[in-house]
Amino acid sequence: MKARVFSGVQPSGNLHIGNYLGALKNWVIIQHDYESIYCIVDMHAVTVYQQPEELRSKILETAALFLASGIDPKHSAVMVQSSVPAHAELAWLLTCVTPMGWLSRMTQFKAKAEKQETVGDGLFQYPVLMAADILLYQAAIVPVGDDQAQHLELTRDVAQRFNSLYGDTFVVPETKLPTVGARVMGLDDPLKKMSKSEPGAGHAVALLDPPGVIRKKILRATTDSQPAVDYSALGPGVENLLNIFQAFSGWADGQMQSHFSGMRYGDLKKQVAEMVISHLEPFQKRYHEIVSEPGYLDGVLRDGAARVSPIANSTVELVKRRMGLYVPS
Ligand code: ATP
Ligand code: LTN
Repeated sequence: MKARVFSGVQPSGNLHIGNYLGALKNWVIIQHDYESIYCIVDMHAVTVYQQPEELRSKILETAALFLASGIDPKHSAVMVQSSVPAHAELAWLLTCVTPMGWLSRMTQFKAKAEKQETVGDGLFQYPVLMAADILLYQAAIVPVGDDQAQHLELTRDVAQRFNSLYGDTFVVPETKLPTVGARVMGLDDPLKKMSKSEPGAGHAVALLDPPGVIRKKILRATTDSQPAVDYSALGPGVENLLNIFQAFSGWADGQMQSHFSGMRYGDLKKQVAEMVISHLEPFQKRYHEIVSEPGYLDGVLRDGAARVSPIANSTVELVKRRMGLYVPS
């Protein structure tokens, strides 16, 4: 039997090239080496307020973006978190073995809580729900971007704590980060991670941005006061543009250096923009084909949930037995 891979994206805004390079692209590459489950984590999205109509449409949009990236729904299960109730059930059981001190160290919680007027308890428990997503399927591998590494460490700690309290129950998962593109930075501020929830118009290239918009955003990206690329003293803005180019093109380090050394920033930006556009154009064409087929996405999501539910339910039953909860015979 193949080992399992699990990962998820929140349907909380417009997916951007950071989500693609940090997560989706790698999901596609490894999907056939594993039994793969890719999830739209809508219960994570509501840890901060989401406008209901918008959330509903973003869930389907996110599913279509998964498929447009090349996820094959015949092989990989594509599903929505809230349609498999076992995610919430296991999350509760895991909150009972997760020390609050571990959660209060989470840097994403601190950063997101700062931006809220009132902080829902769900935002604090967010990493426990994430641990439940992964442990529910006994996933061995979790491909994510760099910003999720701390949550994955917590997931491993929760699994190990549960295993030591109640006996071997969970597979302890490995984090899989991409070699290039694990942390794409904002175009307007290269010291900040590119993020769906940043408001600035020039911050992120969305996967569905038209070519003209992509060109404009990249040509306006923040660089530094140098005129041209100097590999011995790369500023963060230029380094980010080079990373984006390398992650899309797949070029080796040597090829990157000999091509871009000494290139003026204006020319670098033009080349990065054309590289991004050449990848996103066919991607967007597939996206529009997928969303124009009535009922297709609902079918994929229904099938995904039906395929994973037996695995999820049997893990919850095992966990209940291990903890001594009542399981009818
Ligand atoms: P939000 O701002 O709503 O928290 P986000 O843009 O951080 O959203 P997530 O849904 O949290 O996106 O992340 C989905 C996946 O994309 C995760 O695997 C995450 O690590 C990855 N990812 C997110 N932002 C980046 C980035 N800037 N560079 C590389 N990977 C990223
Ligand atoms: N918290 C993740 C999304 C997420 C996830 C998961 C990723 C929820 N559950 C399980 C991997 C595995 C994020 O990217 N913000």
